[in-house]
Amino acid sequence: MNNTSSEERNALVQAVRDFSLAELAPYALKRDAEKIFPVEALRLAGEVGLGGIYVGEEYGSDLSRADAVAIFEELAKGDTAIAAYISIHNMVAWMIDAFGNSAQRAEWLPDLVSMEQLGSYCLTEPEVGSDAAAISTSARRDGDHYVLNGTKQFISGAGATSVYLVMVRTGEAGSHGISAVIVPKDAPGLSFGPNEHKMGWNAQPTRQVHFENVRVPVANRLSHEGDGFRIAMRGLNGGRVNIGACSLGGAQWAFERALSYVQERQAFGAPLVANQSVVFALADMETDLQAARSLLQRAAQKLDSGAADTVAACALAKRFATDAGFKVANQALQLHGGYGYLHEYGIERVVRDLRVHQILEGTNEIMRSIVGRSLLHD
Ligand code: FAD
Ligand code: 2MC
Repeated sequence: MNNTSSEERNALVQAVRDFSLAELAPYALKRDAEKIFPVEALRLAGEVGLGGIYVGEEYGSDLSRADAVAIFEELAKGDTAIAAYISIHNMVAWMIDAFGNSAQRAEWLPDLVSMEQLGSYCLTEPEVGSDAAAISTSARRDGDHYVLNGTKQFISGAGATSVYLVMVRTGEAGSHGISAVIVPKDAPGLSFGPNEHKMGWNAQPTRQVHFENVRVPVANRLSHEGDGFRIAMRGLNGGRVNIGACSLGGAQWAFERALSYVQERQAFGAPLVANQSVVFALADMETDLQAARSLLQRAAQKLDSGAADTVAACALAKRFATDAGFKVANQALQLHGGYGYLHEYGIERVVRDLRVHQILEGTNEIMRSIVGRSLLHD
C-alpha cells in the first residue's frame, strides 16, 4: 500500500473533487428522477483510478483505506448513490485481489479496475439478511464445476453489472459451510428480477438475482471451500467505512447548502441565522460531521494497519456516521423550510439516499451488536 503524504492526499482529493463536480453533481437530480445508472460516467471513474482504489499496485491504485474515506466523501458530495455503488464495486475488486489466486486476479482485475466490467456483491437472500451465515443459495459440486441454485435479494447494480461475487453454501450449516464464487453475467441460468421501486438510491438498480442450475467452474471460487463467509465479512469491513464516508459526503454537501441559505433567507426582518436556535443547529451539525469524519479515519487506519479491534472500529464508525449523516441532512432540509422538500433543491434526494445507509452493509442494530460483543468479549 502507498503511504500517501498529506500533499499527495490533497492532490488526490482535488482530482476526485474535480471528477465529482464534472461527472456526478450536474446530473444527480436527473439520474435520481429518471433512474439512470450512468455506466459511461463509471468508465470515466475507472480511468481516474477509482475502480480499484485499494487494489494492490499490480492492478490497482494501491491507496490506503484512509485515502478511500476522503475519496468517498468527495464522490458522495456529487452523487451519494453513485458513490455508494463505486464503493460496492471496490469491495468486489478488493476481495478478488486479496483472496484470489494469480490466475483469478489476472482474469478479473484488469477489467474491474478500469470499470469496463462492473461488479456486484451478492450475500443477502429473500429470507436472510442480518443473519448472513444462514444463507441457503446452494453450490453443488459436479466434477470441476459448481451448480448454483437459489436467489439473492437487493443486489446493487444487478442486471447492469457483469461480475457477480456470490456467497453460496457448499457445505455444513453456519458460517463455515459458505464459499465465495465469481459468476459472470452471461452464465446460462442466471436471471434478474425487476428493478425495485425504492425511496432513494434511484441512480443505481437493485434487483433480485436468480440462479437456476448455473454452472460455474470450481476455478472461480476464491480461496478454499468454507472461506466465503469470512471473505464476505472482510469485504464488508471496508464497505462499512466507505458507506459511512458516503453519508458524510452527502451530509456535508447538504450542510453547506443550509449554511448559505440561513444567511440569505429573511424572516421577521432578519436573516434566519439571527436566531440562536439556528446557530445552535449549525453548531451541532458541524460537530456531528467532524465526529463522523474522525471515527471513519480512525477505523480506516485500523483497517490499514490490521489492528486487532478493526471489526468493532468499522462497525461503530459506520453506525455513527450513517446516523449522524442522516440527521444532518434532515436538519439541512428543515432549515430550508418548504424549499428543502422540493426536488430541485437536491436536499430531499440526499435525505432519501442516506436513509438506506442505516440499513444496508449491516443494519445499525447489527453494528451495535458487533460493538457490544467486542466490549463483552475483550
Ligand atoms: P432483517 O435482517 O430481516 O432485519 C429486520 C430488522 O430487524 C432490522 O431493523 C434489523 O436491524 C433488526 N434485527 C435483525 N436481527 C437483529 C438482532 N439480532 N438484534 C437486533 N435487531 C435485529 N445485500 C447484498 O448482499 N448486496 C447488495 O448489493 C445489497 N444492496 C442493497 C441495496 C439496498 C437499496 C437495500 C435496501 C439493501 C441492500 N442489501 C444488499 C441488503 C442489506 O444488506 C439488507 O437489507 C440488510 O443487511 C438487512 O437485512 P434484511 O433487510 O433482511 O433485514
Ligand atoms: N470481519 C472479519 N471476520 C468476521 C467478521 C468481520 N466483520 N464478522 C464475522 N467474522 C468471522 C468471525 O471471526 C468468525 O470467524 P471464525 O469462524 O474463524 O471464528 C466467523 O466470521 C463467524 O462469525 P460470527 O460467529 O460472529 O457469526 P454470527 O453468525 O454470529 O454473526 C454477524 C455475524 C451478525 C456479525 C454477521 O452475520 C453480519 O455482519 N451480518 C450483517 C450482514 C450484512 O452486513 N449484510 C450486508 C450485505 S451487503 C450490502 O448491504 C451492500 C449494500 C453491498
